[in-house]
Amino acid sequence: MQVIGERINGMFKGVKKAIVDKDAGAIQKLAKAQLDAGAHILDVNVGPAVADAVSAMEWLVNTIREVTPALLAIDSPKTDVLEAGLKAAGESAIINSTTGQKEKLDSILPLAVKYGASIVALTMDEKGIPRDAAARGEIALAIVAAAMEAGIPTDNLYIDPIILPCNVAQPQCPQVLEAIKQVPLLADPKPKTVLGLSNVSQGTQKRELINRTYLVMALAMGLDAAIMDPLDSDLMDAAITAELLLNKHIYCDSFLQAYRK
Ligand code: THG
Repeated sequence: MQVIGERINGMFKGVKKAIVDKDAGAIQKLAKAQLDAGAHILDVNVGPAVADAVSAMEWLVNTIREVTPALLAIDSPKTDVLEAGLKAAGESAIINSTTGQKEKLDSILPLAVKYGASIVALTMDEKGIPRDAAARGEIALAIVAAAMEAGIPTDNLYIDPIILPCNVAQPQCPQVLEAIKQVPLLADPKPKTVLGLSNVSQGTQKRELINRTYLVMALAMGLDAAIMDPLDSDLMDAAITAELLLNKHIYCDSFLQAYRK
């Protein structure tokens, strides 16, 4: 699976403070720590409460680029913030995200073409987030069709069926798993799947246990990538072990260390 580190997000108090104080060292430390812990990609989100989101995104990406060429998932609901991040990131970036809303697709798909970026697409539209797997699949199909029309290869799409906190939307947890199973059937080459894993446990007790259990279930459904906390080593161990048991890598007695290398 692809691990997308979630920690550079202004939603975290420490990151918000680093953005406000222009504390480059704090952000660079967080970037390196996540990559050292096994993240392949870093999510970059200025958070909801920053005054000038465009210049905050520029600063964050430039700051990260001083220490790593890693793929960055530029995470914002705003097109101008996304474009600022893409410009600063250079070639290796993922747009996080579009939705199935026509207006969104009309502005985001051309950005993906212009910057050669992959796109995360949330299965929501004008009517919001659907309740079940079938409706998520319908929106995903519309997104896939729009991407094809824009000339974007379908395997450059990461479909995100949107997991919500299990304490407020519990029936959706199995529906999202079902949606993960269906997405690869939508096109050839297969669109990928991704989740914002930590959403599932927001506001709950036993967060780490819930995250880790849901990740394993989602991997069994074929999940390709997750925005998650790579600094949670039990979570990383669970991911490695799930992939071992899915026969993605070969058992040896030191499989945890072997995979980490
Ligand atoms: N899909 C996509 N992108 C996403 C999400 C998604 N990006 C953002 C988010 N969801 C994924 N990232 C996080 C990051 C942090 C948390 C949850 C998801 C989190 N934060 C603590 C909280 O809210 O309790 C913050 C605690 C603190 O302040 O320290 O849980 O679904 N495509």
